[in-house]
Amino acid sequence: MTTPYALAERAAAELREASGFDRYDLAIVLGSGWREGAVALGEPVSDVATTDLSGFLAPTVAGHSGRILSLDFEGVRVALVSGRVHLYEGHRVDQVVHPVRTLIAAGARRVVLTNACGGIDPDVAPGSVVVIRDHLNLTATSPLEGEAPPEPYGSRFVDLTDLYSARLRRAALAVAPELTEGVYAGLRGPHYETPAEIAMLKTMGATLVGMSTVLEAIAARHLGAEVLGLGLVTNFAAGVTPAHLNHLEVLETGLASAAALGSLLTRLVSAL
Ligand code: 8IG
Repeated sequence: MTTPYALAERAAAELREASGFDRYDLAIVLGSGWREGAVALGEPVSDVATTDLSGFLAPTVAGHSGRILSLDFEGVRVALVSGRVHLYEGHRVDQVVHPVRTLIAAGARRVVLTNACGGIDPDVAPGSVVVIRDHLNLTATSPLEGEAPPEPYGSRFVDLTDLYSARLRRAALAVAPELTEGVYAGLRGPHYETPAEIAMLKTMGATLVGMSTVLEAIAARHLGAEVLGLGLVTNFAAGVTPAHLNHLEVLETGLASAAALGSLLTRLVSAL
């Protein structure tokens, strides 16, 4: 039986071959809104469709084809990964974390997980980027569930005390002092929450809420990568204001933030 780890190794070899990059330093997983910002990093050297790589699924979210762009930004070999897949699309957790495992197998020791999310803190307005300090995994699953990882992979009982790297968080805040830090609650979705659920999450210490990131972060940490999480707040979570949530508004906030995200990413890449 092929393990998820062997599948990621195979996809990494295919990616190296297709991109011409023999290894990567940094992988950036682009959440909604972030792809438009990432063009600020410059012209990619290679553009690989993830449908050409083993184990990747085509995303079902409209307008989000799966691609891995490779570029060299001031000597840092960067992979930009778009077309994330989610549990709410009906996919398994190993499929959700496969892109992250592949990029780490291709050498990336640092992983930046970006997302669009709801804001629970009324003082953090839509359009703000928040550095994820910690998370609440409320998906009721784990990328480490099931068969124990084979040798030489680390134990499934992985310590998450410092899941989101203090070093990377400091580096991000140093180049982007406008950022604040928060705690991301990751839920399965795809429905948004009720106001009562948001009130519950707030008592649990969450300031952000979304449907991605947490499983990828765990998988990356298990493989020994340093993880940075960045949430673009695109809406106030349910009940934070009297307004209703609206997927279009989420997309519009993402688009309106593209220039700011681009500026942030260019500052980050050389700093991490
Ligand atoms: I964008 O308010 C975005 N993604 N669960 N709740 C959840 N996911 C989100 C939200 C939100 N906004």
